[in-house]
Formats: sequence, C-alpha cells, structure tokens
Amino acid sequence: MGLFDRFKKALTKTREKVVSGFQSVLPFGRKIDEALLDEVHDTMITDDFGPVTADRLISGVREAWKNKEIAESQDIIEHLKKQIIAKWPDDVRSLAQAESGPTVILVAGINGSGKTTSVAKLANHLKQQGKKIILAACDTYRAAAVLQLTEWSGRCGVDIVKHDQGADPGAVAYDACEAAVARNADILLVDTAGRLHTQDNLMRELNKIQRVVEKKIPGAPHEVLLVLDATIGQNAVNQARHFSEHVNVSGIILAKLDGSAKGGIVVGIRDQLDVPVKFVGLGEKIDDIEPFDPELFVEALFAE
Ligand SMILES: Nc1nc2c(ncn2[C@@H]2O[C@H](COP(=O)(O)OP(=O)(O)O)[C@@H](O)[C@H]2O)c(=O)[nH]1
Ligand SMILES: [Mg+2]
Repeated sequence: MGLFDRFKKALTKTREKVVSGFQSVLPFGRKIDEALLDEVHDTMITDDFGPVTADRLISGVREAWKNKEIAESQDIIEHLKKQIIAKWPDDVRSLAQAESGPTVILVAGINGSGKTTSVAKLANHLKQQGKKIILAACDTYRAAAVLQLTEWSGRCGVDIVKHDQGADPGAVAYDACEAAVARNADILLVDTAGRLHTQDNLMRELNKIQRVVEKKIPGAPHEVLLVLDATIGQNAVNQARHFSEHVNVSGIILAKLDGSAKGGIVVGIRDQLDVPVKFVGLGEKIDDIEPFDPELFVEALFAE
C-alpha cells in the first residue's frame, strides 16, 4: 500500500467525521456568506483543529471570499487544503544526525502514549535503512516496561541495554552510551518512563538522562522526540507545551492516528506549537510508522 493509501486508511475515523461534517454544511453551489463561514468554523472545531486554528483558517477563507477569489461552498475545501498545506514550509522532518559517533534519540511522553512501541517501530524503520541500532531501556519504573522493550528488541534483531526494575535510569543511559560507542552503533534510541510518583520527578528524571547522554556523547541528545497520543485531541497540544518547558523537544511522533477520530489535531499541532511532527503511528504493528508528509496527509484527510 502506498503512503497516501496508508494515511487514508489510518484517517478513516477522522475522515468520516471531517468529510461528513464539511459535506453537511457545504452543499454544492451554496453561496458563501457569514452564516456559512460560521458553520464551517464550528465544523472545524468539532474536528479537533482547535479553536485558535479554526479562527485562523476561517479568517483566511473570509479574506479570499472578500477578495472574490472564492464564491461558492465547494471552493472552501480547496482553499482550506491549500491554506493547511502552506503551514509546513520550513519544517525539518528528517532526523538530526551526529557528525561522528552515535546519534542519540531520546523518546519521551506520558504513560500509554505509545513510547515503547514507537521506539521499536523506529528501530525497525532505521534498521531497514542499514543503521546499526541500540536500545536503552530507561523506563525502569515498571518491570513490564523493560520486558516489553526486550521483546521488541528480539523481534527487530537489535541490541538492548537494560538494568533491573527500579534501577537508576541515568545509569542505564550511561551504560547504553558506552555500548553505543564501543559497538559502533549509528543510533541509540532511549525509551523513558511516562509516569513516576509525581510529574516533577518525571521531568527531573528526563533532565538527568539528558545530562548523562550530553556528557557521554558530544552533541547528544541529537533529538528529543515527544510521543503524543492522537486520540486525546487538543490535550496533546497541552502535553507538548508542558514537556517543552522542561526538555528541548525537537520533534513529535503522533501515535495512534489510526485509532483516532481527531486527526485534525495534526493541523492544530502545526499551528500552535513550533515543533514538527516527524513521524506518525498508524497501528500497533512494527511497520505501522511513517515519516509525516503534510501534502499527502491533507489530501487523505479530505479524501472522500
Ligand atoms: N492503534 C495504535 N495503537 C498504538 C500505536 N502506538 C502504540 N499503540 C498502543 O498503545 C498502547 C501503549 O503503548 P506503549 O508503547 O506501551 O506506550 P508507553 O507507555 O508510552 O510506552 C499499546 O497497547 C500499543 O500497542 C499506534 O500507532 N496505533
Ligand atoms: Mg513504555
């Protein structure tokens, strides 16, 4: 299946909502007026574009209408698509790379967002590109977390560095960095905890892991990828803001796009955060991850 079809399939729930929402307020040939713009605006809010983004998009449509570039309901979708695609001109979506030595990618996010699965998917994706990968099991909070990552590492055929449950995640990160250098790995993927006794503890632990890798490998971490669960819609934006206050988030992995009716959140994220979505999770299997492609995404979002 091509990327467009994979996006289209993953966006089925979102698309049903978006497309049917727009179809109901945009019968063919209806002349644009303020009432119609209001209805379109409300539809965008229900589709999880978010109020700020819906306001901006509708202002763009209104301007085009006043400038007589568009006149009828069917022009609105095309105009929205163009406006939305134009939001991603400068995004760097490829992963940063170390100039020499291993590239360190820290993966953060709250519990259940999809971190461990995304680490495994990324490991598999990057291994297929010929990279040598090592995983670091820095979620030592739950025994199941280490086990889960160990299973994935076996399935993908990549090395893992782990300690027992309850171990210091900084120590795991330390050992993983040494292993990555000693074994000439291209990429070290660091899985982290998403829940500790308090949110403060969680952020402190992330900072600590960050400091450890900074000391061990020059320029590390080269990426801090935040995993967000697409099914939570606008809350994902709030989560991203919160993490960004504590760590330098360099990119987003938007997981569970397939299970979500809130795919419009991709547009909200672009509009409200200065962090690019680099990958999207499209299912629970190892190859259900794709680099984000805005044009295909927007076409798939509005496809009938
Ligand atoms: N449908 C779907 N499920 C996902 C995706 N990514 C993760 N999950 C599921 O979400 C749950 C939590 O994932 P996990 O990686 O353990 O989250 P973590 O706590 O952040 O490490 C698991 O049941 C995963 O199979 C995705 O892209 N699509
Ligand atoms: Mg996990």
